[in-house]
Amino acid sequence: MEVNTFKGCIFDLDGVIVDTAHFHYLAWKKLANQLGFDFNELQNEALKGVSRKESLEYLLHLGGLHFSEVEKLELAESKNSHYIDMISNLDESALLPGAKKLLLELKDAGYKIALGSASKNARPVLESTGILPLFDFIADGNSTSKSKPDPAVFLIAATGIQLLPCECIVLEDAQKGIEAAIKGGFLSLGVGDEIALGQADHVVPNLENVNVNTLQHLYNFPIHSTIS
Ligand code: B16
Ligand code: MG
Repeated sequence: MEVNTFKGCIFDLDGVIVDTAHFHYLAWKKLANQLGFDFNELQNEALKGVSRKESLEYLLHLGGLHFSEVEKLELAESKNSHYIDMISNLDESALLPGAKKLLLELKDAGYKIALGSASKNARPVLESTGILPLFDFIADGNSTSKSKPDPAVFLIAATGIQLLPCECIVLEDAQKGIEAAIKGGFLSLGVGDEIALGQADHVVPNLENVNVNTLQHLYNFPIHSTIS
Protein backbone atom coordinates (compact mmCIF):
# COMPACT_ATOMS: atom_id res chain seq x y z
CA MET A 1 0.00 0.00 0.00
CA GLU A 2 1.33 3.39 -1.10
CA VAL A 3 0.83 6.61 0.82
CA ASN A 4 -0.22 9.70 -1.11
CA THR A 5 1.24 12.76 0.51
CA PHE A 6 0.88 16.49 -0.01
CA LYS A 7 4.10 18.14 -1.12
CA GLY A 8 3.33 21.82 -0.76
CA CYS A 9 1.00 24.49 0.53
CA ILE A 10 -0.58 27.44 -1.26
CA PHE A 11 -1.50 30.20 1.17
CA ASP A 12 -4.12 32.85 0.67
CA LEU A 13 -2.88 36.15 2.11
CA ASP A 14 -5.60 38.44 3.48
CA GLY A 15 -7.36 36.72 6.36
CA VAL A 16 -5.07 33.66 6.49
CA ILE A 17 -1.54 35.00 6.98
CA VAL A 18 -2.09 38.69 7.60
CA ASP A 19 -4.84 40.55 9.40
CA THR A 20 -5.55 42.80 6.40
CA ALA A 21 -9.03 41.51 5.48
CA HIS A 22 -10.52 44.01 7.94
CA PHE A 23 -8.68 46.90 6.22
CA HIS A 24 -10.10 45.87 2.83
CA TYR A 25 -13.56 46.00 4.43
CA LEU A 26 -12.95 49.41 6.02
CA ALA A 27 -11.61 50.83 2.74
CA TRP A 28 -14.71 49.62 0.81
CA LYS A 29 -16.96 51.00 3.56
CA LYS A 30 -15.21 54.37 3.32
CA LEU A 31 -15.75 54.43 -0.46
CA ALA A 32 -19.42 53.41 -0.08
CA ASN A 33 -19.96 56.16 2.51
CA GLN A 34 -18.36 58.69 0.13
CA LEU A 35 -20.83 57.53 -2.52
CA GLY A 36 -23.74 58.01 -0.10
CA PHE A 37 -24.61 54.55 1.16
CA ASP A 38 -23.50 52.22 3.95
CA PHE A 39 -21.81 48.83 3.69
CA ASN A 40 -21.64 46.27 6.51
CA GLU A 41 -19.45 43.31 7.47
CA LEU A 42 -22.04 40.76 6.40
CA GLN A 43 -22.14 42.26 2.89
CA ASN A 44 -18.33 42.27 2.91
CA GLU A 45 -18.25 38.45 3.22
CA ALA A 46 -19.07 38.27 -0.51
CA LEU A 47 -15.98 40.36 -1.36
CA LYS A 48 -13.42 38.19 0.45
CA GLY A 49 -10.93 36.79 -2.04
CA VAL A 50 -12.54 38.74 -4.91
CA SER A 51 -10.46 41.05 -7.13
CA ARG A 52 -10.59 44.83 -6.70
CA LYS A 53 -12.43 45.28 -10.03
CA GLU A 54 -15.12 42.69 -9.31
CA SER A 55 -15.48 43.91 -5.71
CA LEU A 56 -16.20 47.43 -7.01
CA GLU A 57 -18.88 46.11 -9.41
CA TYR A 58 -20.55 44.33 -6.50
CA LEU A 59 -20.38 47.40 -4.26
CA LEU A 60 -21.89 49.65 -6.95
CA HIS A 61 -24.62 47.08 -7.51
CA LEU A 62 -25.44 47.21 -3.77
CA GLY A 63 -25.58 51.02 -3.93
CA GLY A 64 -27.65 50.95 -7.15
CA LEU A 65 -25.09 53.21 -8.84
CA HIS A 66 -23.78 53.30 -12.40
CA PHE A 67 -20.50 54.82 -13.57
CA SER A 68 -18.46 54.90 -16.76
CA GLU A 69 -15.40 52.63 -17.09
CA VAL A 70 -13.10 55.63 -16.53
CA GLU A 71 -14.98 56.62 -13.38
CA LYS A 72 -14.85 53.03 -12.13
CA LEU A 73 -11.07 53.00 -12.55
CA GLU A 74 -10.89 56.17 -10.43
CA LEU A 75 -13.17 54.66 -7.76
CA ALA A 76 -11.05 51.48 -7.61
CA GLU A 77 -7.95 53.66 -7.30
CA SER A 78 -9.62 55.63 -4.50
CA LYS A 79 -10.45 52.44 -2.55
CA ASN A 80 -6.88 51.26 -3.04
CA SER A 81 -5.44 54.50 -1.68
CA HIS A 82 -7.69 54.20 1.43
CA TYR A 83 -6.38 50.63 1.82
CA ILE A 84 -2.74 51.62 1.32
CA ASP A 85 -3.11 54.40 3.95
CA MET A 86 -4.53 51.85 6.39
CA ILE A 87 -1.68 49.37 5.89
CA SER A 88 1.11 51.95 5.75
CA ASN A 89 2.45 50.98 9.19
CA LEU A 90 2.16 47.23 8.72
CA ASP A 91 4.85 45.14 10.45
CA GLU A 92 5.32 41.61 11.80
CA SER A 93 2.65 42.23 14.46
CA ALA A 94 -0.02 42.10 11.70
CA LEU A 95 0.72 38.40 11.09
CA LEU A 96 -2.16 36.20 12.25
CA PRO A 97 -1.53 33.74 15.12
CA GLY A 98 0.42 30.65 14.08
CA ALA A 99 1.01 31.77 10.47
CA LYS A 100 4.75 32.42 10.62
CA LYS A 101 5.39 29.37 12.79
CA LEU A 102 3.62 27.13 10.27
CA LEU A 103 5.48 28.69 7.32
CA LEU A 104 8.82 28.13 9.07
CA GLU A 105 7.96 24.54 9.99
CA LEU A 106 6.85 23.71 6.44
CA LYS A 107 10.04 25.23 5.04
CA ASP A 108 12.24 23.30 7.51
CA ALA A 109 10.42 20.07 6.62
CA GLY A 110 11.11 20.64 2.90
CA TYR A 111 7.58 21.43 1.72
CA LYS A 112 7.12 23.92 -1.14
CA ILE A 113 5.34 27.15 -0.23
CA ALA A 114 3.46 29.45 -2.61
CA LEU A 115 1.15 32.41 -2.26
CA GLY A 116 -2.23 32.34 -4.02
CA SER A 117 -3.78 35.75 -3.38
CA ALA A 118 -6.16 37.95 -5.37
CA SER A 119 -4.40 41.05 -4.08
CA LYS A 120 -2.21 43.31 -6.21
CA ASN A 121 -0.70 44.54 -2.94
CA ALA A 122 0.47 41.08 -1.86
CA ARG A 123 4.21 41.57 -2.40
CA PRO A 124 4.55 44.81 -0.35
CA VAL A 125 2.44 43.24 2.42
CA LEU A 126 4.76 40.20 2.55
CA GLU A 127 7.77 42.51 2.51
CA SER A 128 6.59 44.78 5.32
CA THR A 129 5.66 41.80 7.53
CA GLY A 130 9.09 40.25 6.84
CA ILE A 131 7.96 36.89 5.45
CA LEU A 132 8.59 37.30 1.71
CA PRO A 133 11.76 35.09 1.79
CA LEU A 134 9.72 32.14 3.09
CA PHE A 135 7.85 31.83 -0.24
CA ASP A 136 9.11 29.78 -3.19
CA PHE A 137 6.61 31.41 -5.55
CA ILE A 138 4.13 34.30 -5.52
CA ALA A 139 0.88 34.17 -7.51
CA ASP A 140 -1.21 37.28 -6.88
CA GLY A 141 -3.60 39.77 -8.44
CA ASN A 142 -0.88 40.76 -10.90
CA SER A 143 -0.53 37.17 -12.14
CA THR A 144 -4.11 36.83 -13.45
CA SER A 145 -7.21 38.96 -13.83
CA LYS A 146 -9.42 35.94 -13.13
CA SER A 147 -10.94 36.25 -9.69
CA LYS A 148 -11.66 33.43 -7.23
CA PRO A 149 -13.80 31.22 -7.49
CA ASP A 150 -11.84 30.76 -10.73
CA PRO A 151 -8.89 28.51 -9.77
CA ALA A 152 -6.43 30.40 -12.04
CA VAL A 153 -4.34 31.97 -9.26
CA PHE A 154 -3.91 28.61 -7.49
CA LEU A 155 -3.07 26.81 -10.75
CA ILE A 156 -0.38 29.44 -11.48
CA ALA A 157 0.94 28.95 -7.92
CA ALA A 158 1.06 25.14 -8.30
CA THR A 159 2.90 25.43 -11.63
CA GLY A 160 5.30 27.89 -9.99
CA ILE A 161 6.27 25.33 -7.33
CA GLN A 162 6.19 22.50 -9.89
CA LEU A 163 3.47 20.49 -8.17
CA LEU A 164 0.15 19.05 -9.28
CA PRO A 165 -3.00 20.52 -7.70
CA CYS A 166 -3.65 17.23 -5.89
CA GLU A 167 -0.22 17.57 -4.21
CA CYS A 168 -1.01 21.01 -2.72
CA ILE A 169 -3.11 22.12 0.22
CA VAL A 170 -4.80 25.49 -0.37
CA LEU A 171 -5.30 27.42 2.87
CA GLU A 172 -8.19 29.92 2.51
CA ASP A 173 -10.46 32.12 4.62
CA ALA A 174 -12.96 32.90 1.83
CA GLN A 175 -15.82 30.74 0.62
CA LYS A 176 -14.95 31.73 -2.97
CA GLY A 177 -11.35 30.69 -2.32
CA ILE A 178 -12.41 27.23 -1.16
CA GLU A 179 -14.67 26.96 -4.21
CA ALA A 180 -11.66 27.85 -6.41
CA ALA A 181 -9.52 25.21 -4.68
CA ILE A 182 -12.15 22.52 -5.24
CA LYS A 183 -12.63 23.51 -8.90
CA GLY A 184 -8.88 23.31 -9.45
CA GLY A 185 -8.55 19.84 -7.89
CA PHE A 186 -6.60 21.00 -4.82
CA LEU A 187 -6.73 19.74 -1.25
CA SER A 188 -8.26 22.46 0.92
CA LEU A 189 -8.07 23.79 4.44
CA GLY A 190 -10.63 26.41 5.45
CA VAL A 191 -9.29 28.90 7.97
CA GLY A 192 -12.17 30.57 9.79
CA ASP A 193 -15.85 29.89 10.18
CA GLU A 194 -16.76 26.20 10.05
CA ILE A 195 -20.18 26.81 8.51
CA ALA A 196 -19.11 29.35 5.86
CA LEU A 197 -16.14 27.17 4.83
CA GLY A 198 -17.93 23.83 5.21
CA GLN A 199 -17.09 22.75 1.63
CA ALA A 200 -13.37 22.53 2.47
CA ASP A 201 -11.75 19.14 3.20
CA HIS A 202 -11.09 20.38 6.75
CA VAL A 203 -11.70 23.63 8.63
CA VAL A 204 -9.74 25.20 11.50
CA PRO A 205 -10.65 28.45 13.31
CA ASN A 206 -7.13 29.86 12.74
CA LEU A 207 -3.57 28.59 12.24
CA GLU A 208 -2.62 28.72 15.92
CA ASN A 209 -2.75 24.96 16.50
CA VAL A 210 -1.88 23.86 12.97
CA ASN A 211 1.58 22.36 12.45
CA VAL A 212 3.23 20.03 9.95
CA ASN A 213 2.12 16.98 11.97
CA THR A 214 -1.51 18.13 11.90
CA LEU A 215 -1.38 18.55 8.12
CA GLN A 216 0.34 15.19 7.61
CA HIS A 217 -2.29 13.55 9.77
CA LEU A 218 -5.19 15.23 7.92
CA TYR A 219 -3.94 15.01 4.33
CA ASN A 220 -1.70 11.98 3.94
CA PHE A 221 -3.88 9.13 2.88
CA PRO A 222 -3.22 5.57 1.79
CA ILE A 223 -3.83 4.52 -1.83
CA HIS A 224 -4.98 0.95 -2.31
CA SER A 225 -3.23 -0.21 -5.46
CA THR A 226 -5.31 -2.29 -7.80
CA ILE A 227 -3.89 -5.50 -9.24
CA SER A 228 -4.34 -5.72 -13.00
P1 B16 B 1 -6.17 44.43 -3.89
P2 B16 B 1 -6.74 37.38 -0.76
C1 B16 B 1 -8.00 39.56 -1.67
O1 B16 B 1 -6.86 38.96 -1.11
C2 B16 B 1 -8.89 40.15 -0.60
O2 B16 B 1 -9.51 39.10 0.17
C3 B16 B 1 -9.99 40.95 -1.22
O3 B16 B 1 -10.78 41.58 -0.21
C4 B16 B 1 -9.37 42.03 -2.14
O4 B16 B 1 -10.39 42.76 -2.80
C5 B16 B 1 -8.49 41.34 -3.17
O5 B16 B 1 -7.48 40.60 -2.51
C6 B16 B 1 -7.82 42.34 -4.09
O6 B16 B 1 -6.92 43.12 -3.33
O7 B16 B 1 -7.20 45.50 -3.98
O8 B16 B 1 -5.12 44.67 -2.83
O9 B16 B 1 -5.59 44.06 -5.23
O10 B16 B 1 -7.72 37.11 0.33
O11 B16 B 1 -7.01 36.63 -2.06
O12 B16 B 1 -5.30 37.25 -0.30
MG1 MG C 1 -8.41 35.86 2.00
